[in-house]
Amino acid sequence: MAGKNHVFLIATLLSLLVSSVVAHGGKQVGVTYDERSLIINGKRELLFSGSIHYPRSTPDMWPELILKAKRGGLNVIQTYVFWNIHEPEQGKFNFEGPYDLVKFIKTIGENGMFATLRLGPFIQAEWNHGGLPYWLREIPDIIFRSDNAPFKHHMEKFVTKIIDMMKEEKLFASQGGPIILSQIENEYNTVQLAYKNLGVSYIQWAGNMALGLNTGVPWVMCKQKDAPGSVINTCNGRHCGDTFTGPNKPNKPSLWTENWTAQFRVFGDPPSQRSAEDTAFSVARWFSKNGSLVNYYMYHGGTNFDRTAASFVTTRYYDEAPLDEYGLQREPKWGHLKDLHRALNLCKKALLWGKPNVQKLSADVEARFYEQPGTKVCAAFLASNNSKEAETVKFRGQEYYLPARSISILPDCKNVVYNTMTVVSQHNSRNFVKSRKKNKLEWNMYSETIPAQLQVDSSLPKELYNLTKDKTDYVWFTTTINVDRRDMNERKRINPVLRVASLGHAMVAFVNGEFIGNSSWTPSK
Ligand SMILES: *[C@@H]1O[C@H](CO)[C@@H](O)[C@H](O)[C@H]1NC(C)=O
Ligand SMILES: *[C@@H]1O[C@H](CO)[C@@H](O)[C@H](O)[C@H]1NC(C)=O
Ligand SMILES: *[C@@H]1O[C@H](CO)[C@@H](O)[C@H](O)[C@H]1NC(C)=O
Ligand SMILES: *[C@@H]1O[C@H](CO)[C@@H](O)[C@H](O)[C@H]1NC(C)=O
Ligand SMILES: CC(=O)N[C@H]1CO[C@H](CO)[C@@H](O)[C@@H]1O
Repeated sequence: MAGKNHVFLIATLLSLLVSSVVAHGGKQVGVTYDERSLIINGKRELLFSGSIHYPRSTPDMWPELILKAKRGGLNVIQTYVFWNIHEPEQGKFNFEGPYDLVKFIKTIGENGMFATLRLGPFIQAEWNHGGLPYWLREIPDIIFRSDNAPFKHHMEKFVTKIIDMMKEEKLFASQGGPIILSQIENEYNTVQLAYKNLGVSYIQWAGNMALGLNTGVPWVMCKQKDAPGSVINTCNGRHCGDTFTGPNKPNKPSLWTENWTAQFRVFGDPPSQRSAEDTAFSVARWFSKNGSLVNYYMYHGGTNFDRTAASFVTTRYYDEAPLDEYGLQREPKWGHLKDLHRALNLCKKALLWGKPNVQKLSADVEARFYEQPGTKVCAAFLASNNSKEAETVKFRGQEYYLPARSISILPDCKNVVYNTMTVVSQHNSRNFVKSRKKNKLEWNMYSETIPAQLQVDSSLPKELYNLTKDKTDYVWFTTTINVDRRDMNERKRINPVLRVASLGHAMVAFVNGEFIGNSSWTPSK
């Protein structure tokens, strides 16, 4: 018996290490997880999350955006942390205005919602330089996102700073705050091979460094099969219900950290469409197959202000999301997903505490249901893969009509409350009309100062980025070619041609002060 107690004690200590749940006035506070879901303040939870990035809107917009997300049935807001806006110059920090991360997280908390903090610090996000500050390039011997001492030093310093800021404001769920999850790195599996062994050891280092920060809430790595220790590997994609290979340990839950509600656009792209029906299908599928958290990327895309967008990415970001660039509801996307969240919440008990089963109903239709043996708790998903036509199938003695490629949700295993193809929410369209207040609006023009001191003489072309230090997109390249006047006049050997191998975004060319032509980059299709 003594031996058994000993084993129990060690197991308890281990789970405390995974993530600490502390008692606050007798109430359990904090976040852990098991194979089924995150466990928040002692309870399993179904989590419906949406990405809203604080620098892509203004602080005035935050309360309304968050409230609309809540009304849409979300209980989590997810954001990246954008290093290069917070530390544009080494050691000089900016957390003001739209960069006020603490205020954003607090606003989420004030609305009774949870938050997920994706620290990266490489974040991609169609953001300039993937969020890494320019000055990092000038650190001697640095190799980004690798087992490289200078990179690890600066990454750890920044990540620790942000975590400390959050702790000071008591923003982690373990302190009674809204943050239930943090992310380190970002989709590293997509580049890992290029780093060979240094990639493998870097990921282990990153995971362990993050765990060592003792936030009291779990860490995730998205698209990272070998997420170390208690770090949860999560899925990003459009159809994680059918593509995710599962958590890398049996005690980790299935979490979907990026589900694209549309696609970001580069200049020249047509509007990107992903239907409400298709999104609903993949989310219902995910929850029918052990999923317990989904995150819409983006729920509100917003605007890429100033020079924050990555190359060629438009200022309008995920305008086709459930909340458009201005925060207006896009229907039926917003409403159809709201209805889906309500249907899934009706299944909560069965989903989180029931036993999963699967039953084939026809060649293309299967039932996935969750039951608590010995009780009436039962919820079913009837899923049709038949993309051509509707089918009528029999489940537990009753007939069900299923539109082509759709999922019906039955929170009591009897009555259909939702079908992914059956949209009952209203449609809307956005129009632009002239404002009657227009005369009262004050317009300001901003002209970018073209740096004058960038004079560099070189016999070879220079890398533009290195010259401008990412402060402007404009550079004049000047060169002198001596052409013998007599040769030109006699049209003999020389017929000068100006050839430029790359246009970057755009180029304007002058010879002897005279405009001779211009051209710009066009997206390759
Ligand atoms: C869901 O989890 C159960 C164990 O709890 C497992 O047996 C089953 O294979 C899982 N289903 C899927 C689709 O991953
Ligand atoms: C539909 O077909 C795909 C590809 O064969 C498969 O991965 C998926 O599990 C099927 N889904 C359903 C609902 O049967
Ligand atoms: C960038 O500039 C630095 C000096 O500031 C120089 O050492 C380095 O070689 C340059 N890199 C490129 C790619 O031009
Ligand atoms: C090129 O120059 C013409 C004439 O000045 C102008 O109308 C046009 O907008 C310019 N195009 C680009 C891509 O700069
Ligand atoms: C693999 C992949 O395409 N990942 C993308 C997922 O979507 C986000 C946001 O659009 C991008 O940042 C990733 O590159």
